[in-house]
Amino acid sequence: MISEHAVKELSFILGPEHFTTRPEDLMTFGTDATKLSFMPDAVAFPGTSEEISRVFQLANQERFPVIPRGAGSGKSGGALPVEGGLVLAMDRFNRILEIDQHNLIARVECGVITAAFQEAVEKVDLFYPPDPASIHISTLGGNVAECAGGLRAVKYGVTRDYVLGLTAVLPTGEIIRTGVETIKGVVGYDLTRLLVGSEGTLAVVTEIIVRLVPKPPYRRTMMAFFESAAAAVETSSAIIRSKIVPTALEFMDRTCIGCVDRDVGLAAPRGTGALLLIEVDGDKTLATKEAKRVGEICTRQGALEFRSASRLKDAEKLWEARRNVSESVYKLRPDKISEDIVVPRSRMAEFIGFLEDLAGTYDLPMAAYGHAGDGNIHVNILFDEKAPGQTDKAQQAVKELFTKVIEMKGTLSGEHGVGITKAPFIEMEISRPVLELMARLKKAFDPNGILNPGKIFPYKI
Ligand code: 2HG
Ligand code: ZN
Repeated sequence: MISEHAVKELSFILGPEHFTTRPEDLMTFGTDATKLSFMPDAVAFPGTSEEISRVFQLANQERFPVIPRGAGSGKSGGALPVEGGLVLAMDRFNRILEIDQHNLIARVECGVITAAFQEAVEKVDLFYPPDPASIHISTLGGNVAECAGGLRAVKYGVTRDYVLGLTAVLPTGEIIRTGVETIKGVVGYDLTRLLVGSEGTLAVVTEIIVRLVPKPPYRRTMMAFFESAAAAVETSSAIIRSKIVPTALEFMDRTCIGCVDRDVGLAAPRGTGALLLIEVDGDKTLATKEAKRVGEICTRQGALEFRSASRLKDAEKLWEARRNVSESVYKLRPDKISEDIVVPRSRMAEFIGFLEDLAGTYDLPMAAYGHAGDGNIHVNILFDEKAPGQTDKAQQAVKELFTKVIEMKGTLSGEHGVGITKAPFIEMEISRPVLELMARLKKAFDPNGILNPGKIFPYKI
């Protein structure tokens, strides 16, 4: 609870127009893409790092939680005010401050929408590769908090591979700068890398310096249809083995194809059980050669049909359909659990076989799709919370899924983070001493535990 005194102080620090406690305003700031919901006590729309610093000073005195929030597109509940408190909505930090074409870097505020930033840099023939499926909604600050990955990670890496430096407000109130504005820099501990992916639990990032690359002059999308999910992911492993590095190598199973088909009309050949959506980019001659190789591999692996270039005029529409799979599968059941496990890329077929058995055992639809090129598969377990026993079944299936992933030397989360949804499972992957070290780090940043409490750790710290 935030005291009456603190409410008055907050209104003074932020200005009454940038602060609210009205229940009807609070509702939307208590939920995110998990569709879970917790009511905050207040929402602030700070405009400067200095204001956030003053908010933290007050929060430490009064001991109320402060929860930073980008667009609320997170999939693990990182922005949810699970213990109430003050949500810091970072919407006003929405400026692209500089695109430096001499040094191929950009300075940008945390509230800028990822797609808007991508478009801005592409206008000057530069490229910001991280490409989470939520680009049209998510913010760069949110991407930094979760170390977002996305569709192009297979070739270009993830958010942390592009962040050179940060401006952040510590929960103890100091405004700090980490990292460098240069391509290299090794002075001191790499706090930038620690903050990227820290799920808004160590500091509130306000400004980001990213590295850019030249915009690839040419790209080609391809699509291959397969009889079975196993055949599709075996092909994905074969492409990786062939040492071609596609820009994107995405997989959709039969369930996803059914959902997407109604929106975009894939005209899949009869008997299709799965597909791969593939893109290569770069120099035209080289990319054309790679596309040809990809086609040969797909055919050799028994693709029912392979489509490329001219037969794929609607490539952008296809990519949009892919970005929307997460929403499309809600057609099947009103509720779902979204996972983002990763397994070694060479063992994808084994994993898919396991998943098919799992869906059979629990008799629930399980949509599998995602970043096959990274071994990062989104398992969406669909259920109806109102149907007796289904929630328990779905949760039991998650446990079995995670056990298998760890057994396969995989990881529980490739890009969505731990947040609250995976916190109960974190010890399946992270050993006690390592988790305790993480807890000590959290304490060093946030001795009073006011910043985004209840996340990542399975116990109170
Ligand atoms: C995607 O790749 C996103 O579409 C969301 O990471 C996945 O909701 C999901 O499971
Ligand atoms: Zn994804």
